[in-house]
Amino acid sequence: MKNSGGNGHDTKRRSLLKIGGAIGVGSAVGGTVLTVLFPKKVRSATRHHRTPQQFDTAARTLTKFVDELQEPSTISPSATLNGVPFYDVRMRPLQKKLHRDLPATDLWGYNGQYPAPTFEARRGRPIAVKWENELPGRHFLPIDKTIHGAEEPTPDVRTVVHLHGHKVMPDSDGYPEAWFTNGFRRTGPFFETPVYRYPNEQQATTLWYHDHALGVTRLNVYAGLGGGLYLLRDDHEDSLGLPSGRYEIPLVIQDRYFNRDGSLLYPVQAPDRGGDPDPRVPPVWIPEFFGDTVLVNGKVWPFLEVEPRKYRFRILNASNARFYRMTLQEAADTGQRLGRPGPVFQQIGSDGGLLPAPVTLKQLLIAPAERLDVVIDFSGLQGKSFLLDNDALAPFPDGDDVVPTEVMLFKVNQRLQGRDTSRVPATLNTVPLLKPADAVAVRDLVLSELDSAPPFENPIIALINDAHWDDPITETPKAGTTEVWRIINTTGDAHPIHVHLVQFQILDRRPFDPSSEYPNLVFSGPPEAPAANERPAWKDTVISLPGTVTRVIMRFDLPSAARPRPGDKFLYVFHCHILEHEENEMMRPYIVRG
Ligand SMILES: [Cu+2]
Repeated sequence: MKNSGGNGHDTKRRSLLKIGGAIGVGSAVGGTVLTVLFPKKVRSATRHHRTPQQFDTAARTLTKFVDELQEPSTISPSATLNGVPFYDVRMRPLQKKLHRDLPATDLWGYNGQYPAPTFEARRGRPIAVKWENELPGRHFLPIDKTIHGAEEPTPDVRTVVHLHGHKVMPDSDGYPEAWFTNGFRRTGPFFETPVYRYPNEQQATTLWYHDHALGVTRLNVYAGLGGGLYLLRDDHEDSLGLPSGRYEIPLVIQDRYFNRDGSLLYPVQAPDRGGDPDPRVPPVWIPEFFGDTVLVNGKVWPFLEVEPRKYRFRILNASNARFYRMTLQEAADTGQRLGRPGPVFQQIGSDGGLLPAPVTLKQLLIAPAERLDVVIDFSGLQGKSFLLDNDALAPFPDGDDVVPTEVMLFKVNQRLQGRDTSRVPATLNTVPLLKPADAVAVRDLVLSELDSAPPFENPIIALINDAHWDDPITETPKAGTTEVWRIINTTGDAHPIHVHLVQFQILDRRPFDPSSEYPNLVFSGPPEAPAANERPAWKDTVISLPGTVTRVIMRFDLPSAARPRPGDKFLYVFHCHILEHEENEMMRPYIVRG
């Protein structure tokens, strides 16, 4: 079935029954600005720990940079299905040592692996994947049954897989309510098929897959069901001569808390919440997870031994909530900083493909779900070591939660294995700019957070346009048309906003006076151009800064299999990629109309 939002599902879910009323909004938008009629003030800058502080974790007992970076394994097809490679992926429990001095950790992994295995895909060659759940019936992390989608009698352990950034049909997109349990014994109201089809019609880029089950995404990803890379390649990229083979290495970054017995610690809200009488404060859910330990490719604070030459790194931030702002610092083998900067980064690719030209950066900023495709040239640096150093506050950009400042260590101590013939060409790609004049609609998405009354101010919920996940669908762009979405952040923190199906372009960011109220915002400065690595670039996740209107432009092209006709509805979602926010209502369904 090509149409996940079609008639076959209207009886399955409350919100779909409400779609009829919402379509009117979508069809009335031609060229007009859709304002949202409620006042919004920027949240006060009050700071308090979003992750309850932990005082007895394993982090201080772990020596940094004693474990070698490992690369995820590459997954192979097991058969052919209707002429395309068929992969069978089973989610299973596993135990693994993640640091020399840490007992083995209980995890859940795709094919029982952590880090998750990497897919190698080619443009123009579709594949099929059967995602199977072979997990136990009980979750080992704390479920909050007051969170939407996690209420009784929903099964605790349910999964659904989203391939982030892929242009895919709704039935293969991993809709949050298309979940399934072990053996498909129970399935969510939107479950359609156990076999997903990935058309691979878009340009070469770094995609990734992770769990997306409504109400437990943050816990499933934390347990290990996230951070899998899906490297889509094409002939153009191959022709560039970029570093490849063993000189092309994924770096999947996640933060965690560990107990001293090696088990994962995912904190819960303080039981009495400081005496907060507001029953709307969720009892278990925490507003953001920030851990004191950083893992790269599933190892705690690893090191990588490199040759004095160029390397290509596919960097993914697969953390629940943490942003990283990273530099390279010359360091001793212990990681101790020597006070000298390391080599620069040459960013060559973004979420949705190669940049037009390399961008030289001393610092990399990466929000949850973003990808940075970078080259580091270690030529002439034989014998030196470099720390990948993080200074992003949490919550970003100016919170006061725990910040692990070390990520990993590069040691340039390997002998050069032959001349480095790889290149970083001055021209990498063509990225035609989408024009705002072509947009048929401008939509406003107002991000807000609701806190309980002072003096408690415990976070209750995060919202987009004051709407809940189950409210009528209001975003209904027409297939093939271009729209501008203005993301208006009235909260005190940055949010990485992700739109399924599309790769978009960032137009600009404009600060507004935090004392002004939406829809009568008073701008406090001119529009600011995106960073050099953000435009021209294809993006599927954009950092929405506090007190800022971020404009993105996108064209709602469906996969070729869609062949949209009038009346067809194609169901997708957009959301904040801070998993704790996405899970507590900062996520909305949307429909592409035929
Ligand atoms: Cu958010």
